Amino acid sequence: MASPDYSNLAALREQFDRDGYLALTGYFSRERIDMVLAAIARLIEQQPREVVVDNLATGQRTFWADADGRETRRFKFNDFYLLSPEVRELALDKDLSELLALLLREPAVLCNSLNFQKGSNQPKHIDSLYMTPQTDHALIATWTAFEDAHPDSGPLVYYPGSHKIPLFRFKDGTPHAGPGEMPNWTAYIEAQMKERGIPEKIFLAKKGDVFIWHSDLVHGGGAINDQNRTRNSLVCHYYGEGDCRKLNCDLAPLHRGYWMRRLRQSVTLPPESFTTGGRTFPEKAYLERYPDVKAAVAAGTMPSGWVHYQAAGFKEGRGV
Ligand SMILES: O=C(O)CCC(=O)C(=O)O
Ligand SMILES: [Fe+2]
Repeated sequence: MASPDYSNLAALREQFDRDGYLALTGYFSRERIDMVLAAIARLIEQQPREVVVDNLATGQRTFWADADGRETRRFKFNDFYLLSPEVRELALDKDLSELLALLLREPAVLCNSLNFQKGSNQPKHIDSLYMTPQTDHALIATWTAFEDAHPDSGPLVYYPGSHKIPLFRFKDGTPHAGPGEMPNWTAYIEAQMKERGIPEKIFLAKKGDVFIWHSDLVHGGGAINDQNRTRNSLVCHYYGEGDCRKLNCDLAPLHRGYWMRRLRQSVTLPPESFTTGGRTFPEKAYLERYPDVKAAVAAGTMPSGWVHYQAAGFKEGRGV
């Protein structure tokens, strides 16, 4: 794939509007990627209790420190951006944040990051189904290759022009997927893509390539033919500044964009792990996470977040 002409921004935007993606080959140097990889390796080793992972085989969410089967490397690492300035610098790189603002038509707010060491195996989807922006289409994603992709490692697959398919409305009238409703979306999108003759494409990335996709571009993780192959990559999602301001999010500026300061993903741990497990209950973060509990504690009807967690929180499926 030829490298786009980064100096012709108008042409890049036109291409993105038409196709729903931009493939930026050789965007980051291999050395720059190595620096970020080293920072991530340090984090994983030094702060494993801050790093929240999803096991791709079981769907279970845990701290990296507690994860079973680490040697399989089939994990999604959540939100390194909250912990690592190096990840933020990459995700909101000076030129990249400029380009994202141009494509989104407003500054981009980095609001989540996912690091995959192996293929995601994710079925076809559009990101707005799960990370639904307040304003339709005000979401954009980047996918950065941390190593060269092999065809058997489950490379990224995408469907050019699929972002123009009108958004499916779920039972509640929104484009946010409700529980059990995905089969309806899949049937809709398959029919639409067939009617439009949209082909499937594979992005066989080289280390340092960046693939940018539109909020509503259909994509997924390709078939993994060789389970031993890694496919180290970083996915970042960005909302538009306008929506984030409306929601009063805590935004930290970086180059032409922002990153959202927020609590890390929560993990559901049995209360015993704080009594016999040698952990400290994160009282302050728990109250911050659950304003109803905070209000009850302030009103004196609940002694503490910790008491709430033992009596009700854990059973209600709340995490820490
Ligand atoms: O990297 C992949 O295989 C797809 C990831 C993805 O679709 C996402 O995180 O939104
Ligand atoms: Fe996605």
